Amino acid sequence: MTDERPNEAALRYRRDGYVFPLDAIGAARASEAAARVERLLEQPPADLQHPWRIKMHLLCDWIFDLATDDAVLDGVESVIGPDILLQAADLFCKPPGERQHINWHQDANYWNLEPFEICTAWIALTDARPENGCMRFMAGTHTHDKLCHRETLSQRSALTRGQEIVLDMDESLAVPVILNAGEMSLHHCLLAHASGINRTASPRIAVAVRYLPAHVRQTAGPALSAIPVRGRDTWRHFIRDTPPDGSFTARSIAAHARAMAPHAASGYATA
Ligand SMILES: O=C(O)CCC(=O)C(=O)O
Repeated sequence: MTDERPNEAALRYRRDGYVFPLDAIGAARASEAAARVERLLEQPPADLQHPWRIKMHLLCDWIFDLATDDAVLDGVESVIGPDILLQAADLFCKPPGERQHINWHQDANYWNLEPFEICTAWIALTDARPENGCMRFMAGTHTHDKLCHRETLSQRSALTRGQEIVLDMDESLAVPVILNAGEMSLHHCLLAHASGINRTASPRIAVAVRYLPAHVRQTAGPALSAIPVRGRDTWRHFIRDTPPDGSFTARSIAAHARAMAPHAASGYATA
């Protein structure tokens, strides 16, 4: 970016901890990717050592391409600056009839970072609405530190360990993150967010992509890894992941396993 003045998206992100809707990959690419995801869900890859929905950008080139799309990175750059590392692209699916929800949590709960500046681009592959369990944001909560979470380990939660913030959230203040397929929201890792059950007859599908400004460092925990995707990484604070050479190839499966193995003991809650 040549213009140093914060733009509208950056101002809203700084004030509220999120910004949406932003144009991302377009409706046609979203629907093509959603169809691929549905085929994978019908016939999940066999014999993988680690969950394929986490850090899926290392397994599938078409997910990597979405996460490095210029429009997506332009949006991310507008809020975290020009030097960007791709840390993870995680798949969040809510099939019809499955009663899973996502408890109120901060993404920062998973990682020990200094400063806490990881940003998630939640790319909608299908429309996201209150009735199919879209996310809900609690504006301004990113100005708090890390809040205390408990691990419910509930099967009704789609989070790795059913983590939830111990404070009661005033649901009447929650902002529904309504997106059309192909659009995205951006949220700060300290923002409290949740999502409900899919009560429709169609799946709700999204890819949540985590980006780090390259100056951030990890202060504790099993080593995180990432791939520089824009600007410079002169800091080299993170181990480098290997971009995929196809979809579920032997090489991409090995690269995924290398990145995921250190996080297996924590149930991938820090992946
Ligand atoms: O997809 C959802 O409903 C929640 C996703 C989420 O919690 C996240 O991207 O951090």
